[in-house]
Amino acid sequence: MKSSSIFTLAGLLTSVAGHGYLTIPSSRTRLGFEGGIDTCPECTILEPVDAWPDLEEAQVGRSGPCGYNARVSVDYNQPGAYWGNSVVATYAAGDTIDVQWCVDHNGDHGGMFTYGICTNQTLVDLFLDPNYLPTNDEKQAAEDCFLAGELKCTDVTGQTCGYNPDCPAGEACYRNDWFTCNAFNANSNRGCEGVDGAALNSCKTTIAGGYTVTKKIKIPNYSSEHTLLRWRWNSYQTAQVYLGCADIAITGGSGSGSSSTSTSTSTSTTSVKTSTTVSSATSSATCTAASTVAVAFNELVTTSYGENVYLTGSISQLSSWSSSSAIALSASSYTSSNPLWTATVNLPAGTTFEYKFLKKKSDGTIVWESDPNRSYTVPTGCATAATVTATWK
Ligand SMILES: [Cu+2]
Repeated sequence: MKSSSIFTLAGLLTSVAGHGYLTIPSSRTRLGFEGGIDTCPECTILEPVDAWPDLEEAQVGRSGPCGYNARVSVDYNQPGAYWGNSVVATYAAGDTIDVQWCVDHNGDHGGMFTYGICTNQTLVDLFLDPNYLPTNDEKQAAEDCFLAGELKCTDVTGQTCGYNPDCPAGEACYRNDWFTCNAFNANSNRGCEGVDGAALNSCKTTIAGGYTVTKKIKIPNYSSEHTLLRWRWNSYQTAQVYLGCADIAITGGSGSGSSSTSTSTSTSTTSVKTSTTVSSATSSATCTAASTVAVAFNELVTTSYGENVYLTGSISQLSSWSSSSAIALSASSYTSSNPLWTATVNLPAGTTFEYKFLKKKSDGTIVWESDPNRSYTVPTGCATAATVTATWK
């Protein structure tokens, strides 16, 4: 009985494995994969969210417009060693170009996808600074800007723009400005794989091999020496959204996006960082001290089906030692070889506290970690995120 329960959990996890990522132009995720940093580029997932039928409802949270890969704890919203520091492609305003993403054989969840360019350069610049990780509010403001700057399927002359066969007329998903995958349950040419109908391994994924998904977009009348093309795929089958971005330049447009002029065409109310852009004369990084830090608690703990992991501690943000209102961890990255449970909590910088992880079984039984309590001090400084890694004791 126990082993069948474990199989049920394994089956559940397998059914949400698979997925996809932007490949042309080379996304930050692809570059992370090619640089050896990311062992599962198609696993850059925002979940669980309401991905369907309202394609724009899901808030992007930590994932931001460029994606966060929880499997490898990589945040693509900040330039890293292998991505984000230079452009991968230069396009001319008004050009029609081919763009492509790659869907895994085991994770073709169907649905719809879109591309976007945000013409608020001030906002985009937050994602181009290797010394700065945008806050969740800034990530959402940028994603709102990308949605406002959607590159519509219908903008490309001669391109066929259909409605998703899984979306009834009248639903929020009934739109042909986004790009659509084929019917999820079709016998042939199904899902996103069916868009190109390409051979298995026509693009690279790490789980079961990939299929290309190619469309055309029209580059808007805009100029920027360095901006981002954002790709977003809303899954039909799962409560997941996939996000990724590529660093590009656009020439010849009339709307200027050069960093020095910082033309702001958006009404976005993001809290833009101030001091990092004030002066480049001093090479020592200046930054705004973070008042709040998003602390990711990563706990390695093997659980059986029906067991969940929680976190509580000595401060109110951690429910003040209450087991009933403890913070739930997510098993979205859990595998048998890497039994990872995670939760991210915003905590005031400099706070020192004690905490513990606990397991709750489906019958309500609670199992606490052994003594002594764990303790932690939230870092002070520029970083707006920190990670605590622990193993059940
Ligand atoms: Cu998936």
